[in-house]
Amino acid sequence: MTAYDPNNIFAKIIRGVLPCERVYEDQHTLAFMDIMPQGDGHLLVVPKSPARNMLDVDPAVLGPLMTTVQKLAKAVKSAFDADGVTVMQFNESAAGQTVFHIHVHVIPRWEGIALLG
Ligand code: DGP
Repeated sequence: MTAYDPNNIFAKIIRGVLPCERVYEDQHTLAFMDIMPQGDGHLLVVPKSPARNMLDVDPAVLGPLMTTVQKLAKAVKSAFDADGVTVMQFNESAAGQTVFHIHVHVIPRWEGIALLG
């Protein structure tokens, strides 16, 4: 497992070094809009503590992380009047991970409308 890089983009967003369109924050987690959205309302949820991905994260971090994911999945479904919500998460480049701070995608979905790209 490659070591966690404290200068990855999401670590910088968490530290406030890089800007983001923040939609939610609590003691353990932060959520912000994805800069390359695959659909309207596509947001990302991250834990504030460092972890590369699901393969190395402390299990104790997952409770607060998924609690925020659930809260925001419900919120975007309602706010965007969506029919459903995709929740997805990638681990290592072979699986599609491009930013190496664990994050969960939350994307509102509508019947008959595919995700972009
Ligand atoms: P992935 O690692 O494949 O799960 O996707 C990373 C996502 O992060 C991708 O959808 C684009 C998004 N992203 C990359 N750089 C930035 C950034 O600087 N700001 C924000 N808000 N999102 C970013």
